[in-house]
Amino acid sequence: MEILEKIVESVMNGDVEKCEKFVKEALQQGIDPMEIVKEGLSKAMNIIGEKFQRLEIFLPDMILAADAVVAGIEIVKPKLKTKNDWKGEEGKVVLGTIQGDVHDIGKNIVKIMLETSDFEVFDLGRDVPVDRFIEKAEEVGADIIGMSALMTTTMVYMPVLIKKLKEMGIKNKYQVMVGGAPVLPEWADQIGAEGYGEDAMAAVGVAKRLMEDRKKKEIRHD
Ligand code: B1M
Repeated sequence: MEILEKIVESVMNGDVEKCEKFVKEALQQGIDPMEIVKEGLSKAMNIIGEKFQRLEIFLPDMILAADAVVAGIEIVKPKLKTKNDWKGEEGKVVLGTIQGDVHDIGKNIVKIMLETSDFEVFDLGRDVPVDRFIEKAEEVGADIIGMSALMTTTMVYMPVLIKKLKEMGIKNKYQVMVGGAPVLPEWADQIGAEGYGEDAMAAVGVAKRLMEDRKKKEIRHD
């Protein structure tokens, strides 16, 4: 069996040790770390999600699978971070999973990729109240506020944050980027978010584009 398939199988079995072992083997075989994330770890999570929806597996199975993915990501993480001397010169991003939502695996990958691309990331974690994003953005003088949502029931808080920024008269200080499995570009447009990232790689490109837009508009915090 091909190594990426072995990774998928180990995640689906919620087998942390095997997942770690196969991820290490994949790296030794010279497979690109992002490929391991996409075609191994994330692929398995999608299959798990579909099985959960069809009631073929239950919450404890999903928890075990998530544990295996987290363990796998810990191993690829140093390889994704190719540049160790990043200074956060691209811009400042306040990032978190929106309130009511504990899914943070994808958000954590986005964080790694942004940091690797020289962004300074202020990670607020998961289940982050809308006001907390704004507080932190104001505190650190963020350029971008990034929200992740994995559920249709929680993505509805994204426009709440944008509305609050507008009410406070500070929307034009920040670019808002959204992402997560149920989030679509049309949703981003509809709620007035400047950026949408389909996956972690795309999120980096979007964040860079947003920084270019800021420079054109000469948005400053002082
Ligand atoms: Co949950 N869960 N879960 N879950 N879970 C989903 C999301 C679900 C779709 C499964 C299903 O039914 N098919 C479903 C949501 C349905 C809906 O929309 N309403 C669901 C449910 C229902 C639940 C619970 C309610 C179950 C329950 O308790 N009965 C509960 C939620 C509790 C809560 O949040 N309040 C729950 C719990 C869990 C676990 C804790 C077991 C675990 C999460 C562990 C963790 O994250 N630490 C879990 C998991 C693992 C999943 C699935 C299977 C996988 C999610 C994942 O990690 N994907 C998921 C099914 C699915 O999505 N297919 C499911 C891999 C990850 C790499 O991809 O997160 O999409 P993703 O991130 C990508 C992109 O989306 C993008 O880049 C990432 C990397 O490429 N991206 C961004 C993400 N954020 C971005 C931000 C950006 C830009 C790009 O800019 C800011």
